[in-house]
Order: sequence, then structure tokens, then C-alpha cells
Amino acid sequence: MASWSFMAVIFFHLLPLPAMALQDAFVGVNIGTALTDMPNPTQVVTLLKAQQIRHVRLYDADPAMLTALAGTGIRVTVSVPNQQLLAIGQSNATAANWVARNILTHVPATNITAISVGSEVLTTIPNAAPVLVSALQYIHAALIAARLDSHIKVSTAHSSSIILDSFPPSQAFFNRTWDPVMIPLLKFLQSTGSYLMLNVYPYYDYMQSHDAIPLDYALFRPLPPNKEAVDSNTLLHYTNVFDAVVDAAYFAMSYLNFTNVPIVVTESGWPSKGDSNDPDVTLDNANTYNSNLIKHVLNNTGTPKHPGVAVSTFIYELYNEDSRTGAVSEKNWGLFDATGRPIYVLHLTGSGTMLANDTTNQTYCVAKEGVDRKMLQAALDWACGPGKVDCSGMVQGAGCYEPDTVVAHASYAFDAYYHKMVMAEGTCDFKGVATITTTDPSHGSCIFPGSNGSNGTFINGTSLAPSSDSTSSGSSFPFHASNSISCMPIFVVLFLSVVYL
Ligand SMILES: *[C@@H]1O[C@H](CO)[C@@H](O)[C@H](O)[C@H]1NC(C)=O
Ligand SMILES: *[C@@H]1O[C@H](CO)[C@@H](O)[C@H](O)[C@H]1NC(C)=O
Ligand SMILES: *[C@@H]1O[C@H](CO)[C@@H](O)[C@H](O)[C@H]1NC(C)=O
Ligand SMILES: *[C@@H]1O[C@H](CO)[C@@H](O)[C@H](O)[C@H]1NC(C)=O
Ligand SMILES: *[C@@H]1O[C@H](CO)[C@@H](O)[C@H](O)[C@H]1NC(C)=O
Ligand SMILES: *[C@@H]1O[C@H](CO)[C@@H](O)[C@H](O)[C@H]1NC(C)=O
Ligand SMILES: *[C@@H]1O[C@H](CO)[C@@H](O)[C@H](O)[C@H]1NC(C)=O
Ligand SMILES: *[C@@H]1O[C@H](CO)[C@@H](O)[C@H](O)[C@H]1NC(C)=O
Ligand SMILES: *[C@@H]1O[C@H](CO)[C@@H](O)[C@H](O)[C@H]1NC(C)=O
Ligand SMILES: CC(=O)N[C@H]1CO[C@H](CO)[C@@H](O)[C@@H]1O
Repeated sequence: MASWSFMAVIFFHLLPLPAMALQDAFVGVNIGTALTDMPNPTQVVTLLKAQQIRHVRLYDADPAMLTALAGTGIRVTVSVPNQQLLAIGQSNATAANWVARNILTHVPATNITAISVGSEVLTTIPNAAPVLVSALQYIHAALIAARLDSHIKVSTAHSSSIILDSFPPSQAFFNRTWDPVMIPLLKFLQSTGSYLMLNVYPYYDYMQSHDAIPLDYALFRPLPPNKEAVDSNTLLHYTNVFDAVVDAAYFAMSYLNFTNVPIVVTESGWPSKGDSNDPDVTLDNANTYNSNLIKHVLNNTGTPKHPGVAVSTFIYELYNEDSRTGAVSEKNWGLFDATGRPIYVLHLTGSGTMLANDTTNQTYCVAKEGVDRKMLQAALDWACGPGKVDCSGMVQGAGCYEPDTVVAHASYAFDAYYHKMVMAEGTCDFKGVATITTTDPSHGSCIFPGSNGSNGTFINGTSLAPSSDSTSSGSSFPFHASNSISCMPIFVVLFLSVVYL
């Protein structure tokens, strides 16, 4: 028996997940709307753009919101609200109607990439469970008819409480009550190339553990080695609750023989304000959790079971929802207040393309050391030409003329372009000859864009640079990072698996 499970572990490690999971992970944000002063959709989109938020999840398919998101390139996950689930799961015509009304009217202008059919259905409205899979199938069938099925994934968000015995992760399994739903559901996700949507709340795990889980372990803070959790079956080390829950889900799926369904975390976060019986609900803990979560996800660290495999995550949530009922903490999960002011400024050193109001660590784009001079010159020429950067600061006699080298001039031009593009993803690449740095490259009278000395493109978070919408296609920008998926992560997975074993 023991040797069988050992073999199983090897097997699962080596099985590559579908290509989708090997893309770079993204961080998105959930947009709840229970605010007394809910900003209008245009204001919401303005905030998303200013904060470089490129992925959002909605709890419905609000037409005004979807219209405001049109043309922004922001990827949108929409939801079928739970109260519509029974009707959709019982009638393919109702499902087709829902898709026609809520999806077809908005694509392709609005980039809808997924539909979450219901939210935590098994744990909140178990009476609808028998029709859950039909609902997904009917919605999917309607997408096939509209030839949108390859672009829009269909899934349903689960509470992680359907996973039992989740530590050690290798022993986790889905509550067997739900096998009749989970097995066909996983078959559906597998056959349609979709993913498991999972809500992961280390905050609740920590609160319910009565101090069995150390706070640091929930907050992604370093633990002394003797406190690190080790799964005795796999010998995998767990340094945080988030990874342990995601791996528990992978193991629960593999227990049902599904080994290639990726996971997207549809909700995770930490409240910033609570009442006196929530002493660990503080601004500082919320900031620590979300900052560390974002860094962890964007680093493509993956989990101990699947290192390097993306676990894209939506933060819960964009706004503090003051009209939610319940404990004070329920109303305080947001990153922003209704006016768009940040509740706290995240610490995102080095990950800084998102949530740009983190002014504590500014980033710049400069030429890499030791790269091909001709490539640099070509990139410099492109930036000052088609890239429309103002390069007048580098002409003879101007502040950034000295040192008169290709490296120095390219750095200035790259940084100017990067900030003009509001530091959008992929705008500091220039075919690989540029790199992001946190060191201000300004010198003497040469003030680099984004630096304190400049005219404030960065200081405010809401960048004053022109909107970069029209450039999001990338096709006319030969020096943008390409979106192609590199094969690297496959090797990382294989390599690490070998090392782990
Ligand atoms: C829409 O999202 C998909 C998936 O992320 C992406 O490949 C595509 O380029 C996006 N389209 C636009 C117009 O932004
Ligand atoms: C619904 O299903 C029935 C039979 O299962 C089929 O005849 C019909 O075409 C379907 N309708 C739609 C809108 O897909
Ligand atoms: C499994 O799910 C059923 C149905 O929701 C529930 O009654 C039961 O308590 C769950 N089991 C555990 C161990 O949580
Ligand atoms: C998983 O596969 C194993 C080996 O083929 C089989 O014994 C087991 O019954 C399967 N489990 C499920 C839930 O299908
Ligand atoms: C980022 O990933 C590297 C290797 O993949 C790892 O060594 C490092 O600890 C990770 N950093 C964070 C903050 O997760
Ligand atoms: C940038 O400005 C902030 C506040 O305006 C100041 O605290 C900081 O020291 C400045 N940094 C540099 C490098 O001048
Ligand atoms: C800032 O703006 C002023 C006037 O708009 C201009 O004279 C100055 O050169 C600018 N400084 C930099 C560093 O771009
Ligand atoms: C921030 O931007 C607003 C307008 O968007 C402006 O009124 C304010 O002066 C700016 N603050 C700083 C510090 O640049
Ligand atoms: C950026 O953050 C600072 C500090 O929290 C805040 O004062 C300012 O209003 C924010 N600006 C925007 C545009 O969010
Ligand atoms: C406030 C803050 O997060 N500052 C950080 C900026 O980046 C440097 C170098 O990475 C850190 O040392 C600071 O703590």
C-alpha cells in the first residue's frame, strides 16, 4: 500500500497540467457592489485602469458594468447569481437565453473570459446541487452554438470547506456527500479545458483553528523551520496556509482520478477592520496578507505539489462593502473605499505593475547590462520614433545628453516609454534588452520619468500619462513582451519533481 501511494505521488508530480496552467499567473480583483455609495461603472473602470487591474470578477453580469468595461482589454469573469441557477439548470432554453442576453450582447467589446455558474452552491444552496452540472453544460452548449466556447471557460466557485481532512494535503478529499456532483463536474471541467474555481480564505482557517494555525503561517510570513508544516506522506514543506489549501484541492481531485484540472482561486483576502473579538483583523495584517499573496502569485511560485504552475487569484475585494450585514469585518475586506482611496498602500516591491498607488517603491525601466548594442540602438530608435517618446532631453546640450552612450540614452527612452504606458505589463521589455529596476537612474540634471524629480507621472498613482488603451493589442509595438507562453514552466515542474523525489 505504501509503495503504491509513493508511485502515485511520482505519477501526479510528473503529469503536466494543461498549457493553460503554465501561463503566467495573474492577480485579479472581485467587485462586490453592496456599498451605500456604490461608484458608477465609469468610476469603477477609472479606478481599475489607474490601478492597473487587468482581471476582474463580477458577482452577476450587470449590463452597465459590462458596457463600461468594453474596450478596456480588462479580462472579466461574470457570474450566474445563485438565485438564477435552478431555472438555468432545469432548462437549456433558459440557459441559452441567459447567454444571449448577458454574454452575446457584450462580446467581443468586453473581454469576458469565464462564467462562474453560481457561487459556493454546494455549501450555501445544496438544494440546487442536483442541477449544478446541467447548468454548466447548458451554458457551455450555448457558448458552443455561439462559437465562444474556446474563449469563455465555464466553471463554478467552491468554498474550500467542501474539502475535508485538508491537512496534510495529501490526505484531503472532497466531502463524499458531493461525489455525485463533483465527479461529473470534474469530468466537465476536464473535457472543456476549464478549471476548478476555489475560494481560499486562510483568515477563516486561522480563526477557526483556535491557535492551532500560527498567524505567521496564515499571513505568508517566514516561519522558524521547526514550525514549518511537512506533509509526512509526500515530505512536501508548506510555508503558508494558502498553498496547503490549494494542494489539498489538487489531492482531492487526484483522489477522484482527476490530475490535470488546474485551479484558479476565485476569492482570497483578509479584512482590515473588525470588532474586539477579531483582534487579528488589522490594517497591518490585511496589508501583509494581500501584499504577500500578490507577490506569491505573480512570482509563479506555484505550490509544493505543482511548483511553477500558475495559481491565478482574485483578491476579495475591490471596495469595502459597507452595506453588507454581519460582523464589522464583513464590511471591511476591500482595498479601496467608495471614493477610490486606498484603505492601505500595499507593499509590492518589484511586482509593481498592479495597484500602482504603492508609491513607496517606484520602478524604472532601463537598458540591461551587456546586451547587444545593435538591438539597443534599434530599440532606442523605435522608442524615439514609433514609440513616440519625447527624446528631446537627450539632444546635445540637454540634461540627459551626458553620458553620450547608447546604454544611457536607451535607458532614458525605455523609462520614458514605460511610464508613458503607465508601467503596463510588457511595456518594459524591448525584445529583452530592457529590465525593471527600483533604483532611481536619475543623475545630475537628468531626471528620469517616474522619479520624484519629474513632473509627477508616478507620485499620485493615478498616472497623468495618456491612457494606453489603444496599445493593448501589441501588434504595432514590436518591442512589447510577447504574450506567447514559454515552455519553461514545464521544465521547471519536471526538474523540481525530480529534485523533490
Ligand atoms: C481577451 O482575453 C484573452 C485571454 O486572457 C486574451 O488572450 C485576449 O488577448 C484578450 N483580448 C483583448 C482584446 O484584450
Ligand atoms: C434543448 O434540448 C433539447 C433536447 O435535449 C433539444 O432538442 C433542443 O434543441 C435544446 N435547445 C437548445 C436551445 O439548446
Ligand atoms: C458533508 O456535507 C454534508 C452535506 O452538506 C454535511 O451535512 C456534512 O456535515 C459534511 N461533512 C463534513 C464532515 O463536514
Ligand atoms: C481511480 O483509479 C483507480 C485505479 O484505476 C481505481 O481503482 C479507482 O476506483 C478510481 N477511483 C475513482 C473514484 O474513480
Ligand atoms: C519566487 O520564486 C522563486 C523560485 O521560483 C523562489 O525561490 C522565491 O522564494 C519566490 N519568492 C516569493 C516571494 O515567493
Ligand atoms: C520622494 O518623495 C517622497 C515624498 O514626497 C519623499 O519622502 C522621498 O524621500 C522622496 N524620495 C527621493 C528619492 O527623493
Ligand atoms: C517639468 O515641467 C516643467 C514645466 O511644465 C518643465 O519646464 C520642466 O522641464 C519639467 N521637468 C522635467 C524633469 O521634465
Ligand atoms: C494627484 O492628482 C490629482 C488629480 O488627479 C491632483 O489634483 C493632485 O494635486 C495630485 N497630487 C499630487 C501629489 O501630485
Ligand atoms: C495614493 O495613496 C496615497 C497614500 O495613501 C493617498 O494619499 C492618495 O490619495 C492616493 N492617490 C490615489 C489617486 O489613489
Ligand atoms: C515602504 C517599503 O515597502 N519600502 C521598501 C522598498 O524597497 C526596498 C528595497 O527592496 C525595501 O527595503 C523597502 O522596505
